[in-house]
Amino acid sequence: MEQTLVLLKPDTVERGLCGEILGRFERKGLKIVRMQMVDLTVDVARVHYADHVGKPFYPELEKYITSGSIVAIILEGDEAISVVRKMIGVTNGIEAEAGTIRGDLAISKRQNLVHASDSPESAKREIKIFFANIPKLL
Ligand code: FUP
Repeated sequence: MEQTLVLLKPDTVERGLCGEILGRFERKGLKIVRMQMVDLTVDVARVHYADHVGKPFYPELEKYITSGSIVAIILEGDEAISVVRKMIGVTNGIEAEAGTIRGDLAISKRQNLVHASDSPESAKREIKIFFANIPKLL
């Protein structure tokens, strides 16, 4: 069994798509282990997106991810990390394949509804940010 961190980003909450997206994960057979709604601070956004801080698109990404509430979720299942990455599709909703969450529901590179860990190392690091260190970081 593997665990992965998923974030339902502000556009998911704003557009009322939490149920649609969570439903897809549940129907796939992934188990919701933990879940909470949070308002990211700029500091936590910088920790979560540490690899992207300094890139040209980062300021807009930070503005977006801190623009409204998000839902942080730990999903568990066999090979959950790669299964969830396949289900969300490539970063840009315009290019994402039909049948994926971004391919079906997003038409933007930035406002692409979901984040999901891309490796076991990222999953471990990101789960800690949202479900262990939250009182310290928020
Ligand atoms: P992903 O793993 O598909 O969520 O995408 P990345 O980790 O490469 O990027 C993280 C987030 O930065 C994306 F979800 C959207 C945003 N981004 C941009 O806004 N512009 C870019 O050119 C690349 C990424």
